[in-house]
Amino acid sequence: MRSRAAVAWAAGQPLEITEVDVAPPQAGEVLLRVVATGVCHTDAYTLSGDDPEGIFPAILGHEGGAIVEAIGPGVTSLAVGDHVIPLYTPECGKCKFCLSGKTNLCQAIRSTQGKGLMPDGTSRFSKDGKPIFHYMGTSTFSEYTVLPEIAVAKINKEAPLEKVCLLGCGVTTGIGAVLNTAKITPGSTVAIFGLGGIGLSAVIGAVMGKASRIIGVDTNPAKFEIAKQLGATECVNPKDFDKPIQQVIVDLTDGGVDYSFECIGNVNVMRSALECCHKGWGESIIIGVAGAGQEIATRPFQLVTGRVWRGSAFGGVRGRSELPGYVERAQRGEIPLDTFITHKMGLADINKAFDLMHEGKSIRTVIHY
Ligand code: NAD
Ligand code: AHE
Ligand code: ZN
Ligand code: ZN
Repeated sequence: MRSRAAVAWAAGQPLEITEVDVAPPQAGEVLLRVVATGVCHTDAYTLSGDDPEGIFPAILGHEGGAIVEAIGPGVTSLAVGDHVIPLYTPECGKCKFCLSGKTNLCQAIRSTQGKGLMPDGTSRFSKDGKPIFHYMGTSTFSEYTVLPEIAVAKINKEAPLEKVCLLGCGVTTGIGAVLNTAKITPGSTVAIFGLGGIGLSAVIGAVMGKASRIIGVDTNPAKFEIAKQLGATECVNPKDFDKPIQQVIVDLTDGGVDYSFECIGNVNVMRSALECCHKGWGESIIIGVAGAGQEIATRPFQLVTGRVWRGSAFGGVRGRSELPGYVERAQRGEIPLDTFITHKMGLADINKAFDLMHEGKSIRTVIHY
């Protein structure tokens, strides 16, 4: 079938809105009609050419809300008409990782997914007979996309897909990093570096976890109002100080915070986020994704003296079993998705969504098909 899509032909170039061919779902796969998709900084990161796994031409997008249009042979857990969220972190329930009970990082299809291919090693997308790669196993910048059954979370049909699409990445990632990865305890002090879609969601997670102080950090003060509206108790701009931001936070908090979260993808900020943690017990969670060749550094003494460095992908959330619960929480008003949607537009304007993100003017743009 034909599908409208935004194709990334090469790194650093605007997406082209065009029609592509989508092959039918094979065994264990489903065809989805994407109703809406958010645009996450990770899409921009890969488009920039910084992603070591970046591969072109590709159809980006991984924050979708969709409806099952067709099912391939052997699919049993999904039916035509189901409302779903595509998962870039699948949940097969059978691999060593799923069975460990220690991680959400199902590896059943990770190697083909990282190569832009379906589990059988081929692509369902093409144009003029030439294959186009999938992206993060989701490719939600195409109106029709094909996913493995294990990478699809069935959700409540009453939930608005044009809002809960944000639970497909950003909002779940931020909340989950605080509640699942850090598991903050009530009364904790928290610093959140980067107040975009991920950092603001971490603010929500910190409020849910009953943090006593939530310090937002951003170089763009335009983000502070919304951060405070969501529950940040104070916000600081590193540009306003002539000492390192980790020292500012250590001074503000009698020795450092209990937990910090890096939601930018900047390895220098990752260091600041670790070093603003309290000696003896402070934990810093890396959420931001850094470019090829980038490495983190600190004095080992920072760890010897009790600070902990961790990372979090998709907020540690197991998509098929846990994401429907996040949708229910949003439906009950516990997760204010509307606050994140600063812009809405059609697929034809998707490059504008990237511009708004780079200009620091949007939190999330939702693309409607
Ligand atoms: P965003 O662009 O919406 O937000 C980034 C924020 O960081 C902006 O408000 C910006 O002003 C701020 N910032 C930039 N440089 C800064 C600096 N030096 N100091 C302080 N603030 C600074 O991006 P987003 O969509 O929220 O994504 C944030 C990061 O999280 C990206 O790296 C993205 O790739 C990553 N991410 C990771 C996961 C995961 O599962 N680990 C999931 C989603 C996104
Ligand atoms: N391809 C990148 C990795 C990017 C990355 O870490 N992605 C996160 C999700 S970001 C969503 O916005 C993730 O889930 N990572 C776990 C995984 O298996 O990719 C690189 O650096 O190679
Ligand atoms: Zn994302
Ligand atoms: Zn698995």
